[in-house]
Amino acid sequence: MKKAIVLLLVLAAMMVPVFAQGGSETTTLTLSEVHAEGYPTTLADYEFARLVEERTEGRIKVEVFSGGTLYGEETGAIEALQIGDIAFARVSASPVASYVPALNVIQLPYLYRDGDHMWQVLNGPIGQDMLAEIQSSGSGLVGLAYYDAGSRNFYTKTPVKSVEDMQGLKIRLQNNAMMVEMVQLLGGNGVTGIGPNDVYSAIQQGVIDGAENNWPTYESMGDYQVAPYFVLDGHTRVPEILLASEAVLETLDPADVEIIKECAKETQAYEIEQWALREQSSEEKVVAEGVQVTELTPEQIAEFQARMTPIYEEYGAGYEDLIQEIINTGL
Ligand code: BDP
Repeated sequence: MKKAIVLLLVLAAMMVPVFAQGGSETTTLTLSEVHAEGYPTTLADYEFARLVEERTEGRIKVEVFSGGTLYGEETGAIEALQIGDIAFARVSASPVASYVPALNVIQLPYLYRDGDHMWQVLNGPIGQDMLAEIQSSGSGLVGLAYYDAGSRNFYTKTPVKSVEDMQGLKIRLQNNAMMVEMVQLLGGNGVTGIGPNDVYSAIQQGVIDGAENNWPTYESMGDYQVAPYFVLDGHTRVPEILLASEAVLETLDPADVEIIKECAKETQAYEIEQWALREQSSEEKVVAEGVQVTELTPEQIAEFQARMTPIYEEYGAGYEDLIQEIINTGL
């Protein structure tokens, strides 16, 4: 008994310097997320936070602010990362391309055959080089991991059954000039500057005629109640990205930065799993509530796709070989 106590005291004495050296203080880092609690990306944010706290033995805590409470527009979160105001943001790759233009190449309209194709590209050398490019471009941002966001489709107050039906429609888009051009080429008008949590009221008030997104966002934001026509044109697959602030990472112990990077990568599989579940349940829910889904024939989709040539010429300039490599991936 006595021996055990002595042993404990010795062990305790040995641990003191460890705590002193490592710093017993906890650094709390902020993560911004536009989606609500329970959404696949938000679940992944919490999983990231859990892993970071566990692996850094409590030296670093990540506090998740969901529902766009910090930044309703992802552009705001990205700029806050650049100046080191927040440490992390889970955002879509679409607005990031306004700061790292090369990222447009992995989200060109009608680029991927399906989700598997996109994942082969993103988790292969092309996608990983792009993720590294976020930092090496000097943006002040660090790309930690890609998450799934399925495919994006138009949804409107009036049915869209062909490219002609897009004529004159005001469509809310993410903050990305390439996407604005995409809608223009389809005959509509792209509207930016509306955060995803404000799309519902913008449709309701008639500021816009519709928007575009995946099943889970369409369902979770309630947009299906005011724009009940969903056309499966699948114009883009835009991955989500977990971003870090380079300025904030520089203030941390490099070993902890490595842990953070590792934890982010590990959450990818978890998010993809959660994504698949939610994609299906969201689709089922909105269809049960009366959403009219229009499926297009391959010929009709080809009409949408044919209009994209100027985008490939403009945004693909200098990346012709890379785009070909993406198209050939998995064939
Ligand atoms: C959702 C993305 C979210 C974007 C939103 C949007 O998950 O990051 O902010 O689209 O359209 O699919 O703004």
